[in-house]
Amino acid sequence: MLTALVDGERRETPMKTNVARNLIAAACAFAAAGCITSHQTVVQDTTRAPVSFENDAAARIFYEALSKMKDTSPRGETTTKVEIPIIFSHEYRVVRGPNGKFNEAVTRCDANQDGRITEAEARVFAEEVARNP
Ligand SMILES: [Ca+2]
Repeated sequence: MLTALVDGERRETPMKTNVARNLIAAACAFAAAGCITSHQTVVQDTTRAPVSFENDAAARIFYEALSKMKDTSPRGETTTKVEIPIIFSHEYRVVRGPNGKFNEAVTRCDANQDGRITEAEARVFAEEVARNP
């Protein structure tokens, strides 16, 4: 044991206090440096279905109904997180884009599936969305 009695008090030797001081300094430096953190978000989307409109009114009615339509496509996001407490943290998120909703609307609207939305199809689609968004 490297302790000494000085004036009746027990004191630690300089070597032991230096080790403790170095440990505290290392812990403070580590805490001050913070951890390495990275966040990455990727938007993953399908391609839009090719579609044309009979006229401007058909397009307007379709897009108005689309904006009121509830999104039922799988919109879940995937999050992957790798973490070593205090030292390292990495988060990777995959978010689905809006084209799934658009493609679903085209499928519902284009009754004869010819890739061209007529004004009559758009009106039927708008009424259907109003009843069942
Ligand atoms: Ca059509």
